[in-house]
Amino acid sequence: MPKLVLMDHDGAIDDLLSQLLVLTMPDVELIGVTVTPADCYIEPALESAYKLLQVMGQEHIPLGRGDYYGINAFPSEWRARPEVINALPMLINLPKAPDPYTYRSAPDLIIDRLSAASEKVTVLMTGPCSNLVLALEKAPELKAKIGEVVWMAGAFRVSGNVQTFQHDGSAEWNVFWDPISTKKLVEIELPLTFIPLDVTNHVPVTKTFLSTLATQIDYKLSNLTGQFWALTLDTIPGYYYTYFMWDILATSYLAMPEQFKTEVVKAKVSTRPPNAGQTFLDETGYTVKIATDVNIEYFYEYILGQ
Ligand code: AGV
Ligand code: CA
Repeated sequence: MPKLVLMDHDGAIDDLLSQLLVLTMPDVELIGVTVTPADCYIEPALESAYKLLQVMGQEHIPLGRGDYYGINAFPSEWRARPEVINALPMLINLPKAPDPYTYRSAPDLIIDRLSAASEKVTVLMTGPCSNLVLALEKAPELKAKIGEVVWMAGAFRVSGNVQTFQHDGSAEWNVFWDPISTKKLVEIELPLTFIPLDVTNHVPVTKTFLSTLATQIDYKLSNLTGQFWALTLDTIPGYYYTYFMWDILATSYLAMPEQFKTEVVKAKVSTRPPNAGQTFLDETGYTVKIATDVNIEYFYEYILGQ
């Protein structure tokens, strides 16, 4: 029996690649995708999501549109990347997505898919958690339908990656975008597994990796993936440490959990400056699981194989 997975992503390069990766997993049935307008503008991101479903012949999978906007916006240059994606040679001529305004609302789609599921569902999130929290506020009983939430978010024993005004750098972006929803999610005490910067810091997008990927471009997905990754190398000051396989690592957790080192801890979330969005260990906090390490070689091999 394949594992039922509901995915919420926020349209960044590694989110879109994560959606592709889930679709290559034989033991996973993707029952819906919702998009959060965080690290993307929603219209082009929904178009990318729809086109990638088509690439895999899976356009029957329903897409939901997030209309809730978090507290701390992502930089516009990051949010615009799906525009470039949609113009790539392999995607530009695919039928356009239906009018974005006709998509179901993301929280409603989450409620629908959880209600209809015949068994427990794994919720994979690679952006902020607002859509899931909105869904569970509307239908709290659906908490029982969730087997595990796997979320790329947080920074527990390492620095964050937010660098902005009124901030001390301790937060990771997916939490910082909506610290209030994160606090709510942690306090619900669902089976929640964080794939935080503590572990994603080990998997940068390197030129060595891209160069290996390029040796297999006769495979359609390797070719497309190489083009996606190349778009992440535009960040000053150095390509090799600014972009990581954040969401790809979280997604891989579905297929290779035994390759991760995890720890059950008590944690809390700050919602105010100067550390809004910081996730920190605290004995008086809430129970969550955090990934702390991964078999790096195995991971890179795995994604090259997929
Ligand atoms: O903090 C990591 C999250 C991941 O879900 N995102 C990117 C991944 O999709 C935000 C982010 C941090 N640094 C970034 C980000 C950068 N340099 N470019 C785009 N997004
Ligand atoms: Ca993301």
